[in-house]
Amino acid sequence: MQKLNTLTILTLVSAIACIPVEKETGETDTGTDEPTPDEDCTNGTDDDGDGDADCDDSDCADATECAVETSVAWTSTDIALTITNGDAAATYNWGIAENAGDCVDNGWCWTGEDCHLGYTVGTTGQTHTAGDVLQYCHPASVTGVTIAYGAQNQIAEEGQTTVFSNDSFSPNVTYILDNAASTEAETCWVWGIDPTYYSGYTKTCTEM
Ligand SMILES: [Ca+2]
Ligand SMILES: [Ca+2]
Ligand SMILES: [Ca+2]
Repeated sequence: MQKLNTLTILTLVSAIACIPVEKETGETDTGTDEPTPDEDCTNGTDDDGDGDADCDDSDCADATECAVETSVAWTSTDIALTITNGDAAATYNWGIAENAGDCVDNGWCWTGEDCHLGYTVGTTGQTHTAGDVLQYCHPASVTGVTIAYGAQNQIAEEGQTTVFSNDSFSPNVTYILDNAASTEAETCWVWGIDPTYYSGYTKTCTEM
């Protein structure tokens, strides 16, 4: 009797397990196959819940509205670089090269900031390599940097002064902005009088 009862119970359980469960009409499926919402790059919200909203989300890296943009303003006392949509995790270095004007007319020009060669913070605030090639950039925050005019030939305090003495250089220069912390081989931007200037130094940059 004991054995019969156990068998009966097992049979009943098996039968119940095989009965299809009907869903109520209009029931919402709350299973895990719910599609993850896409990140809208302009609505100020972390749509896909990964902790990063809009341009901070890697899903928006290629979005037009999240592209890095720059602008430069020359005043009577300084030069201000403004970066829009900069990557907060980036290490930006900004270089200015005079490659028109005197360079063309007189065969001489200010040598520019050889930012394309790389940048290493030295103990004296400047970095030289063998052959006295000055490797020089202006470190910039995610929003840019302002540098004051200097007029010290080929000597400049990092992030503070440059050899430019006035804004007459403004139409004669090419700029380079390098993201030194990027994991990509070459992440830089160029703009100014000759956006192709740095291609001669094997840099492949996005033109602004
Ligand atoms: Ca969003
Ligand atoms: Ca997100
Ligand atoms: Ca995301």
